[in-house]
Amino acid sequence: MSATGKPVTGPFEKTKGWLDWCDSPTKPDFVLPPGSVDSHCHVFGPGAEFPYAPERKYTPCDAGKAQLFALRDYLGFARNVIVQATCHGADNRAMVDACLASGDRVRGVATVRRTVSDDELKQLHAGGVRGVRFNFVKRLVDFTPKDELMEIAGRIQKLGWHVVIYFEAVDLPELWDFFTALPTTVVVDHMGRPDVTKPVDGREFALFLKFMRDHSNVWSKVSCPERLSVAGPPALNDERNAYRDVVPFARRVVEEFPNRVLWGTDWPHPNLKDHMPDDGLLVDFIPHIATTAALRQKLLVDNPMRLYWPEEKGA
Ligand code: 0GY
Repeated sequence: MSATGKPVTGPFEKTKGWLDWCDSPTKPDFVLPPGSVDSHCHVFGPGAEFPYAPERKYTPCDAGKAQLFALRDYLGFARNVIVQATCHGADNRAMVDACLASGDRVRGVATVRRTVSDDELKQLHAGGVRGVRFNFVKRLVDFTPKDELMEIAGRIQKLGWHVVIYFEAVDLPELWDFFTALPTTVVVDHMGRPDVTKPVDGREFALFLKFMRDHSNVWSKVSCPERLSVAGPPALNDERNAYRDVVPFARRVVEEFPNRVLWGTDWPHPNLKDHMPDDGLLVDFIPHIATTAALRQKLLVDNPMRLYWPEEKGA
């Protein structure tokens, strides 16, 4: 049985402690601007149709496109960007299948190896892919040589794609030279995972802000307060003020770099073991970090449209 009491279906067992996503999210109080994009979410399987990668570090419960699209409509988003999750390795079929089924309302970020052919890259592009993800979080992936990643970055640059990077704040100094040599737009997942017990004006987060300040090609997702918060799950009597310890970090990034920020739910929230967030409450977090209508329009509509649907008029 899952954390929410419903049976876990499919041939794959959940990793011990991995929670099922919240199947009865709150209707958010915050009304998203028309055309809002959920710029960071995943699809998992279903495993019987799209098997999980043998090299995966966790086995999720199935969370397919139909459930994602239902959540999109319920929360009030118009579009999604599906980021390839590590449990699918470099097999992008589940993600591309969701893109193709979406009527051009989904873009994808893929994982590829250096063995990917030019034809395969073209097919991914036709399927809706506009970026690749380089993951440096050691609990999620095995090491990939940087020369392989740089070679991939050079190839996908020609398609007009960008690179999404996922890393922990403590690793930024070591990765700095590689990141700053990337030739494309670079999108950082979850603000580089700051340690929110440290001061927002402290040395560690200052390095991240410098990374963005000194490199105008660097963008950030101001997502995943539920992953970064140490305050833990929202108290029942305080749920609409959830994850407050993350607010100063995300607000700082939104206010200093309003034209280079994105936001996403991170549904179905892989690897969360302490609590499973209510996606409606995550949406209600947005006005705390983007405090004006103008900032929210950029964060939720203008920026993702410029990056993922630049061909659309007015984007
Ligand atoms: C996230 C975060 C995580 C996992 C993945 O691809 C993944 O497996 O992204 C994580 O465990 O921190 O962005 O969804």
